[in-house]
Amino acid sequence: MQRIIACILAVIAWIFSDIINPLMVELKLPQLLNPTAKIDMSQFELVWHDEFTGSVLRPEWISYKEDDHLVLEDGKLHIKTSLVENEDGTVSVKTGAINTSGLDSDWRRVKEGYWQTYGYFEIRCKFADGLGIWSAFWIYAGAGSELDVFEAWHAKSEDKFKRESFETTVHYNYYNGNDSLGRFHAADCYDEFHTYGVEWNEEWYIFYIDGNEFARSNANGDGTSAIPQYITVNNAQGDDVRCGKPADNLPGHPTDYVIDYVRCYQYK
Ligand SMILES: [Ca+2]
Repeated sequence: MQRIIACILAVIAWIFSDIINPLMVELKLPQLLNPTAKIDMSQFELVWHDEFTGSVLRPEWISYKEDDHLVLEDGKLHIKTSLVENEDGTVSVKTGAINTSGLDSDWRRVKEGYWQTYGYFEIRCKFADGLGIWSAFWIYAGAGSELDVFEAWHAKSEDKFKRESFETTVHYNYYNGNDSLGRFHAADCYDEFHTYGVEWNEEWYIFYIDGNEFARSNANGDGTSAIPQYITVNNAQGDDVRCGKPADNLPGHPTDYVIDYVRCYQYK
């Protein structure tokens, strides 16, 4: 009898799933940007930056994926992507990634790098526009917190609002805590340059687009990190659920993550 009831319930759930699923999607629609405050840049001084105008990256950067997918051109860093067909027929993405950790993949210190506690961290960029990858800008320490200023993994979504959006998250307390601040609307984030930044002080992480606050977090009351963190700028290979299979984008993978600058400011 219990098995019959379970079957009946399963059929009812299946019948109503077409109704329920859109409602669930509805709840996840991006929060429209609603600037509440403009950042006050007079409280900061520029302490570290890369404008990507030279022929080489600043020495504090470490390239930890494909070196030849990092191209400096027209005063900008282009993080390229390409597709590789594996022997089993699947397709992988090759792309570039840089951070200022000074650490190699085994967390051995190989150079000084650049780490900072508190201040304001900003990138001016436009996201890579392609299935199977997502562009990101994040501030990280291994311990402490991970501040995901943006992760943009909806490039090829057929949902217009989903496509024109990015997600912002604070991970804290060794990933035991997460504050998912939401998905935020930026209509032309794949086509036009915008600035994206996080201000980090003893009380708050405050997130800005083009200097306008769009979210803030105090790690659900846990407080902000007080230890130095480094900067990461990368494309990540996605998964089927979040940003599609790279193979779906064949032929061609014409997509760059283009960065005009990365700037770090400290409170005066
Ligand atoms: Ca530049």
